[in-house]
Amino acid sequence: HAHAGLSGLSQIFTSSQTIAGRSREALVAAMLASGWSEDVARRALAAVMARRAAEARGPFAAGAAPLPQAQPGPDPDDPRMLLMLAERPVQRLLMLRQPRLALFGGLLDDDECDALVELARPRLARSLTVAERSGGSEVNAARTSDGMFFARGETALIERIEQRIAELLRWPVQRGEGLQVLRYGPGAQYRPHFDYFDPAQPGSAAVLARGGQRVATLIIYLRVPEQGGATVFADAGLDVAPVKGHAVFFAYERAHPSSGTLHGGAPVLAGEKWVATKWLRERAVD
Ligand code: PD2
Ligand code: ZN
Repeated sequence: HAHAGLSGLSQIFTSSQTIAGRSREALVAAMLASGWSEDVARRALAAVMARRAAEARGPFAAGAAPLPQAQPGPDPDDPRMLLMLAERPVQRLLMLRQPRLALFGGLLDDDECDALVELARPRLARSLTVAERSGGSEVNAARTSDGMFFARGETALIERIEQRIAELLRWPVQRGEGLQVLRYGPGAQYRPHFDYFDPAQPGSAAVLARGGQRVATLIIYLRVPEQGGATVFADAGLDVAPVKGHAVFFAYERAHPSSGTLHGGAPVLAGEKWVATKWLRERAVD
């Protein structure tokens, strides 16, 4: 049960009297060792304990204690297909539970997409990825796009978009990294990868110390190629076609391949593809 989900954890708690006697710290340590991020592990334990306490109070009280929200993302039990955000309605076009993934329509309007592209264009450079040994940045042949990062709240437009994302995904603005913009020309691609920081790599420590682990990704399509360039979720067997203003969201409750979030950007065959990516972290990131 090293990779048991929340229900699996609940099983462990209810099927063994002794495990509740183990210290919470020992359980957290065991969960960290099997790839859970600390914040998510603590929330999962708290949720299981709250549920047990509710069950102990009797059948009518069971379920009365709401689970704390451990992960960003839309409410999977909300039946609305149109999410009425403060500024605009956003369509929920597709929702997958395992891995947790959603496709949103109309998150940005055409003018917002165009404005982000023009703000980013003069600042593009060949994309860097985190160097696994040092924690610094390096050019990576697996990512042939050009990219840049905005600072959080850098302009009024970016601030507005970040607030919209925070409302949509129910995750504070402060727990988001600055928006990254990527441009893929013909032939450019992003080979399959995970977005979380590999806990086993020494270079991850420095990044993790600042805001904790990444827990979810939102990829917003700003400009769509004439051909190719889908975002491909290999484990889930799902391809997402880029549509201007749409966004694909996915969450990973553990920094582990068992999250099922292996994904990549298929080669652009004609035209240019531009995306903006927002990564969400466990904690506030400066
Ligand atoms: O541009 C994409 O489709 C893509 C694919 C995989 C972007 C990312 N990953 C990313 O920004 O992490
Ligand atoms: Zn990615």
